[in-house]
Amino acid sequence: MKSYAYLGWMALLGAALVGGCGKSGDEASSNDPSKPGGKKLVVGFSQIGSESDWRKAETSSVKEEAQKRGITLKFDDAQQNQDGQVKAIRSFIAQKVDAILLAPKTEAGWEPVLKEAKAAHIPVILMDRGIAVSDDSLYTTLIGSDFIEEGRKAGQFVADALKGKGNIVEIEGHVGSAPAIDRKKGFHDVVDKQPGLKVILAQSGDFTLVGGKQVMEAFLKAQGKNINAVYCHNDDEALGAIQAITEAGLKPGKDMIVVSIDGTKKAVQALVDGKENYVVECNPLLGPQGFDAIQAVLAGKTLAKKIVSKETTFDQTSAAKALPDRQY
Ligand code: GZL
Repeated sequence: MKSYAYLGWMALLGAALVGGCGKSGDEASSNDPSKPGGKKLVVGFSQIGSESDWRKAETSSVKEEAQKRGITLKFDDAQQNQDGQVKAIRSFIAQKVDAILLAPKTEAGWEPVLKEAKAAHIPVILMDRGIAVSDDSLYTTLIGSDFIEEGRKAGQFVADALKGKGNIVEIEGHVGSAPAIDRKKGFHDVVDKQPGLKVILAQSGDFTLVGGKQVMEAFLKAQGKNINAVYCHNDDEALGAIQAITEAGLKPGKDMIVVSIDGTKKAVQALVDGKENYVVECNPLLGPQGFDAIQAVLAGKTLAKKIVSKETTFDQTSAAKALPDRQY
């Protein structure tokens, strides 16, 4: 197995030559997926599943970008099963892929298989979610959002909208996942500082529409009209909660504030319809950054341990203008 520095120099040399034949050097060097001898890069991608519109958009972004760059992508959908992700990574190692993209379902449980990838000299790029490992050399970089900041933004909106006083219910994401842990932390960093605000119920909706609806139905049964705001860790849960609130004869967005994270078309539409009040964007279109990172690390470059996506927020006044541009 050639060292990455060698592969990298050869790729850069190849790119420079191609660049000299009319293709701009930048375009050739940054997008040239070929290796010495013109062999295509082969990348394994272990995806969690397809639990939300956000997740489906992330998968499409990676697949489309691999195609655009002429990279051979070996894709595995683990159907929400971490053991399935571990098996997929072992298979990628056995197939001697050049690099692995991993969207890890939960923070724990990755050390053994990532040690095997490291021993095989295969770089692992984390997509969208972080992991808890004692040795961070087990992965090259994490490309994703600042989930704590996303939670803070949601918390500040709810605190301002309730003027510092009211009962909040929280529909959390996958138990043990980085976004669920950090979006909770960020939200509570803000609301727990205001004595008039109280999170009276919290339960996981597993990042799904069905989960969000079922949890909201239970919250409404338990607390009826005492709920002033609903904080959902993702848009799909919020869309489910909106269904439950409506079926209970209440007006989501009016009888209670509804806030969520992702920035999907459907949630921004709910803002336009007055059924949501605030949506924090979380960018799933990580394919280009993922393959840039792979090609950089194979060229021998050192990457920052975390590459944070730039994101915005939407409310009922900005939603109509933003809706046409939403790509997921
Ligand atoms: C966030 C991502 C989360 C989304 C959900 O980076 O891991 O998982 O917010 C998705 O929609 O299910």
